[in-house]
Amino acid sequence: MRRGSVLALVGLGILAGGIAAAVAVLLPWLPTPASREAGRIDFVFWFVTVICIVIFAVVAAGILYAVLRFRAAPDDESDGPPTHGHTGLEIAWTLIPTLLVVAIGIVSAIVLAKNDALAKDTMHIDVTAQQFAWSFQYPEANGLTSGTLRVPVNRSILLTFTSKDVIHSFWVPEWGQKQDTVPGIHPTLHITPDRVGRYPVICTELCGLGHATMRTYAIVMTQKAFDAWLHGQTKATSSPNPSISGAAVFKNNGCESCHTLAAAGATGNVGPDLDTLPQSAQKAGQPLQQFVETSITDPNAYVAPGYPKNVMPETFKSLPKDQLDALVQYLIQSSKKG
Ligand code: HEC
Ligand SMILES: [Cu+2]
Repeated sequence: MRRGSVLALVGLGILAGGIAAAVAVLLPWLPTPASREAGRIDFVFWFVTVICIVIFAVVAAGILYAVLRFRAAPDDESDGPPTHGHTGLEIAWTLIPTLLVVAIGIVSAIVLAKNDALAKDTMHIDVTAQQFAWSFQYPEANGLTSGTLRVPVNRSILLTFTSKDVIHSFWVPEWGQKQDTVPGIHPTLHITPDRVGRYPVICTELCGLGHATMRTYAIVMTQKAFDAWLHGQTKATSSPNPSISGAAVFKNNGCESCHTLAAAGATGNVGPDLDTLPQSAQKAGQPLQQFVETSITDPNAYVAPGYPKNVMPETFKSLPKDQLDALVQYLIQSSKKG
């Protein structure tokens, strides 16, 4: 190749690489990571992307150069000269990709091993998914249950998942990982949050009518704020039962995704409006309390006219008795007011 052509090739390569790199780096493709694991995953992602950009630039420049430099004249129908391969080139285009793929493999393996490595003081949290709500239990705090996932910053956390009904999937975009929750098995996910803040928890597996509303928040707090929260919560739950709030049971079980209830600020419209429960009980010909309780524990025993059967989940019959009672009382009080 002549010197001028080589310079042109290099110039084209730099131009194509510059454009591709600008598109890759200047647009915000990914959320800013908020966990150590997500930071490492982002590193692998960019490692692979940069390799791709360089290869793409070299190939694109080669093609452009060939198109411009070796274009046939409009009336030239003759064959080109025969070629017999180029041993040096073939070794190069076999060896370089092999090295790059091996490098990607090694970097990925290191990141996977680091991401799965639990610290000695790992905190365990049990995550329960059900249509259409998340709940989080803290076994180290006497099984304290919360509807939002609160965790201390810079602490190794192991989430263990249980699904009560169908397949859901746990996703906090800023933590960079997703985990399916599958009935019958208990998958885990290791996270070390490293940025204080409030991030969305999203169900990312279509799981039924209320799927789009199956969301809550992950709140990453300083260790001090977390300890204070834990302290406040355990005090509240260890005092005798008036502290079980029907409003919390309503919220933690995803009722609001399907029902309207003014007192809870709920506006779902998959199921009947729960502000008119007394009238509905009358229509069903049942005493109010019994009507509300069986509607929750055995939804198909009586199906509200105009609404589908088998849509309201049957899993609420497993609610602990004190929670169920609080919920029923809460609904009766709220609907009588409304
Ligand atoms: C996936 C949507 C969905 C969720 C989640 C859901 N429900 Fe329902 N619910 C329905 C539908 C649909 C009906 C009407 C059909 C029926 O009666 O089974 C209904 C009926 C009811 C009724 C009877 C109302 C009437 O007027 O007949 C009550 C009470 C009720 N739900 C309470 C609850 C409570 C409490 C929760 C949370 C623990 C809840 N529901 C969660 C969909 C849902
Ligand atoms: Cu779901």
